[in-house]
Amino acid sequence: MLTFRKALLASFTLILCCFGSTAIVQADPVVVDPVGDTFGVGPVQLDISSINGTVSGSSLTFAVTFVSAIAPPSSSLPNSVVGFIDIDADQNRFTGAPPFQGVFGPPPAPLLGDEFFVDLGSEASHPGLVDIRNAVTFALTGLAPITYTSTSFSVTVPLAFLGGDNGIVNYGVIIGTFSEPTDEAPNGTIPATSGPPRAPVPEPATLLLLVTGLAGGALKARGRRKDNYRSSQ
Ligand SMILES: [Ca+2]
Ligand SMILES: [Ca+2]
Ligand SMILES: [Ca+2]
Repeated sequence: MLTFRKALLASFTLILCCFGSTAIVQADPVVVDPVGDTFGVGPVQLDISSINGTVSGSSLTFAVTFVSAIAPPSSSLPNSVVGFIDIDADQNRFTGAPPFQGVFGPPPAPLLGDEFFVDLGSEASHPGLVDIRNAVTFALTGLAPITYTSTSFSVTVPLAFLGGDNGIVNYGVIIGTFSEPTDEAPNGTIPATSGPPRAPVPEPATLLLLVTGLAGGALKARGRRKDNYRSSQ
């Protein structure tokens, strides 16, 4: 019975460690944006639902999801997404250029000082690619691939286009239609920060299997010991 209790204790300790390490080691890089917080007046109000900046290997990927359908600028549709991603590469609001979010979004402006930016509308002139530019000189630093789904887009920026930055940046997104800006993220003054991809969180079903597996193993071991004990009598 002691072994069974010990096994249960060990499995629960393992569960606590799993949850503990997920919470402590890594912050979630996903920023959720409210639904219905658009600020344009036109018939099409593109509404951001989340933004996510993840660093992997030698590139930084920005993913933006929307409440309803979007289209690439090269499609020239009413729901084509244009706008900018402000990149504060040195995470210092006092260096670089004022953010596009501050220019085109409602106040208050986010606390960003851009070293670089992504020009989402530039996809109209080279489908599947967007301009990455130096925010101070506007010099082109590279063309980054952009992919679209019906309700999201994702831009993968080689770190070489960001002056060899480590990919941990503060950033913000301002988007809209060809007619007007309609949404930004994050709202308010605190910028988003990129990070490593979200760590996989063990699902409750997996944890249950783990517990029953460990407990079952302990019971079997106990049974074997009982059999051995009986046969030795
Ligand atoms: Ca929104
Ligand atoms: Ca800066
Ligand atoms: Ca917003």
